[in-house]
Amino acid sequence: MSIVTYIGMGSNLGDSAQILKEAVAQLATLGTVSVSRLYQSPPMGPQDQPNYHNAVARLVTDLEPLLLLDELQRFELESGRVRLRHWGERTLDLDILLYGEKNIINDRLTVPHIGILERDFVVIPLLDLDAELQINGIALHSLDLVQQSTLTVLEGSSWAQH
Ligand code: ROI
Repeated sequence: MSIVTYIGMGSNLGDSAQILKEAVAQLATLGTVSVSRLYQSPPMGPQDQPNYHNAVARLVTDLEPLLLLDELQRFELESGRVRLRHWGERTLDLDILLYGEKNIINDRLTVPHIGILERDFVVIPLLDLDAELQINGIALHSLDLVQQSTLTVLEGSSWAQH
């Protein structure tokens, strides 16, 4: 059965725009994909690392959560994922933010993703895809960080085409 999932995407090493574009093409092999705008975001964590490119993809898929996670981790590795330190710079991060309305907690996966409501680089792109989106009954558009966003729009929602 098809489920609406939201996948967070981030990169701050290499040609981040190109890496995220290729990630969207990979996601499109798993179902039907649409994407938020493409943003630049100051690093959360150590400040002596480059700004991030961030976006969110909406993926409608039949894959069960852990099989979806397997695929995302494969895409990360195939992108030549490099991760230099904890909360540090990385080539590609793909996170399952939401999986339908499901709450998932196990060794490999926590959904909704931890910290989702505190991260403007996730919340703002999610609102591009669904302006009325709620998580655990909280309307994302009502969060303070929406008004205090630190993001810069790099490109509109057609950035991932071609
Ligand atoms: N900071 C920003 N701005 N964007 C990210 O995607 C991101 N990802 C991370 C940490 C290191 C927490 N910081 C981030 O994993």
